Amino acid sequence: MKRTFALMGTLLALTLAIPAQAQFAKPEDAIKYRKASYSVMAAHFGRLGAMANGRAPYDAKIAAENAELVAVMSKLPWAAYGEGTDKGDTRAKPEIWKESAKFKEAADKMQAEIVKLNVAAKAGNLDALKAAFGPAAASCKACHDNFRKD
Ligand code: ASC
Repeated sequence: MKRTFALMGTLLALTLAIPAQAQFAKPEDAIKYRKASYSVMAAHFGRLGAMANGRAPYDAKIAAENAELVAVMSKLPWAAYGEGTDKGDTRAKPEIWKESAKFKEAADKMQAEIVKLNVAAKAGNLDALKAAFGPAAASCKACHDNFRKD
């Protein structure tokens, strides 16, 4: 049991350390990585949206699991906007690098809303999930509007 907890601690520490340590051999690998992280995030965010909007039956356990995954994924893309990743198979706008403080602010805002969404999902009631979902979706959209080509 003790060893299980120790292992869980190690895995958690690794999960938290991954974004900062993500290394990419080529810019296109970084682009693929950040797109993949957004795709996985969107898949799980979409499941929460379906529940929040009444398109899927509310299930507290499924909501909590999906919100946890969204929270983990929300930490990942940021390490993948390095040098040379402004060109290639990407819809990223030049403003990401030209207005990097503004981009970071939007990224931080999204992660903060996702933390709230995760707390709400773990509270186990649909009203809390509904209340947190809208602002979280708006924080995704704000970044798309300013920093992503259509
Ligand atoms: C989603 C999804 C996004 C956001 C955004 C909210 O479900 O994939 O990127 O919500 O569309 O406006």
